[in-house]
Amino acid sequence: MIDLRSDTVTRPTPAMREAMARAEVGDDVYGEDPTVNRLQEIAAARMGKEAALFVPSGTMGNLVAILAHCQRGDEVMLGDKSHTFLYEVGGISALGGIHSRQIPNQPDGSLHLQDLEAGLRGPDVHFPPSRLICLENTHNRCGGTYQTPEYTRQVAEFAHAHGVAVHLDGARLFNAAIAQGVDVKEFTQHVDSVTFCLSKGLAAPVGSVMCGTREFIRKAHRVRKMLGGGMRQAGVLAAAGIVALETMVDRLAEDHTRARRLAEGLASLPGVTLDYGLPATNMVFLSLSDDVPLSAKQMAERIKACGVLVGVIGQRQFRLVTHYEVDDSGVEQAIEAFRSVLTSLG
Ligand code: TLP
Repeated sequence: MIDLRSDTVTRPTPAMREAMARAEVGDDVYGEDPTVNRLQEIAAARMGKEAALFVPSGTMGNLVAILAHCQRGDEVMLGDKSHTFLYEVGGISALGGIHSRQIPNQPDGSLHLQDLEAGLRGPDVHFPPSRLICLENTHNRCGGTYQTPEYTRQVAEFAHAHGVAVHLDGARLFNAAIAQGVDVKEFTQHVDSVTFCLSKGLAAPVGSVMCGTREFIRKAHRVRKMLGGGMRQAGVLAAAGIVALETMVDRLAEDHTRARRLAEGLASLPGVTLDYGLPATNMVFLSLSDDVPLSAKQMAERIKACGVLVGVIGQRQFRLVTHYEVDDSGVEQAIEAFRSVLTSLG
């Protein structure tokens, strides 16, 4: 099967399995897992932050960060298409009592500065205090698009001038950096905290890392424990994460090239249109035109029969994500699968 549903489906590489088998471990709740500690040091250095915390998922990384920044009743400004708003089960409200203010995401996933300014709460007693702005880069629901370091700087400058912190959901920050030919620090130097995922394009089996100041990470550590995220011999997972960070970043460019080829191939077929044009990174979003007599779900079933799995994200919309386990022939197979199903409809 060519699985294009997400880059989360990547399985650990042979080098990761080897590192996992050999990992030196200890009880991480006592801070005694040397492999977790090493991953955290490497991650913090890579992100240009003082400290880092290994967490089981991107969802927990964002939740821990937001809970560490905010008190109950505080307000966070985030995009109306952000992963945290759409797909994290409302955890910040349900578990943190944090009020969310949704700001319209622009096509590139950014939040307009004037919208942030309008969203900022004043000192009036009626208002919840504005405490945090969350950015997402690359932006999943905006087509895998990216924002620039300069944009990140502008948001942070605005936020800090108003005593508001900035958290970056950088689940795929390395994709954003590779696509723009810059170092991840170009983004992270501006923000107060960042979460990035090891288990997406970097192909590790489990885990994300949250980075920030030493004091912030100390706070976050307690929050992670409160949420039940204190892991024990997690070094077996961290070992794969170290391999991911050390060997899987530069190859993300290949995923971007293949996503482009995939998009070009699909765009040449009758009955489908690219929702966001050619992909900026590793995601292709496309919709069925009105004359196709199938729903996206029915179409996906037929494409599956051709050995290709795609993500259905709406009545007539798909998301296809390239990753380590999809090579050039996988891309061609996916284009062929769409072609054969669409042409069979007459
Ligand atoms: N995204 C998943 C699904 O939840 C949609 C995917 O397949 O893309 N931030 C961003 C921007 C994400 O895309 C995701 C996962 C997360 C956070 C959460 O990461 P996990 O799945 O590790 O909790």
